[in-house]
Amino acid sequence: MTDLTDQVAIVTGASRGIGRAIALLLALQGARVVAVARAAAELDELTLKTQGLAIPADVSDEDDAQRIVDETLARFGRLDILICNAGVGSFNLLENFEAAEWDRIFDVNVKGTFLLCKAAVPHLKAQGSGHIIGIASDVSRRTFEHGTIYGASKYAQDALLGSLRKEVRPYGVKVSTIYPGLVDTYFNDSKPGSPEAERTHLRPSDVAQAVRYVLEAPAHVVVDELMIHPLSQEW
Ligand code: NJP
Repeated sequence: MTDLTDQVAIVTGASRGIGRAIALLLALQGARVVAVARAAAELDELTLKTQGLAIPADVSDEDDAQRIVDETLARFGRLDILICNAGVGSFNLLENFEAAEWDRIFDVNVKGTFLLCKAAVPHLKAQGSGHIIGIASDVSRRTFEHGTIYGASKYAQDALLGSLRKEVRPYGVKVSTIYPGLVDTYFNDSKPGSPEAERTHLRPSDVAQAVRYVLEAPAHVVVDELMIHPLSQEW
């Protein structure tokens, strides 16, 4: 098993939802967590709990992405884990979407994943180890009405990670993709915590446990892909 103690982990989208649960669980395993999101106040509250580093930043901005990796290396001297979790989405008929919504969703879900990986990969390759995890979606693997832009972004993110997996494997760097079904978070202005969601949705901590499982695989094992659903959800 891979011990996460003192491993340095960047978690994007850590201010709430799945990213926050991942940050808390990794900190509990002894990892040094670098929490990234745009909302500085929520990150500060989190880092009080994780005793890690907060970096308010926009993952879709190239300078911010580089700064996240640079500040992590400056503070901890190494980087072991990158969790590309930050994501946004909205749902509508294709003809009702403004073109700007395409840019917003692709900028975070696809370009954000690209920019963070681009900044981190040279260090991981030089180090000869590291683990990148992308939080994709089961809609990286299926289409649905009202999901044209979000679904396309998640297919694109999945393809990016799949290609990267092949590029970095020879350097000892792992890339894993996790595909959750419905998760009870603030996604698309949802309000988590309803009694109904207990049955219909995964909890953010369920996805965090999947991340932990993937990261703790022995050094010679890589979990390439992991799909996880609430039992009640057909997909
Ligand atoms: O959503 P939410 P989730 N730069 O809204 C951050 C995928 N997923 O936890 O920047 C940096 O509670 C935002 O912080 P802030 C989904 O596609 C979900 O559900 O301050 N950070 C917040 O911390 C996504 O990839 C479901 O607004 C940015 C976080 O992202 C991942 O799970 C199902 C940012 C979003 O927290 C986490 O989403 C599924 C930026 N530009 C896949 N923009 C589901 N919930 O059902 C946003 O299959 N963030």
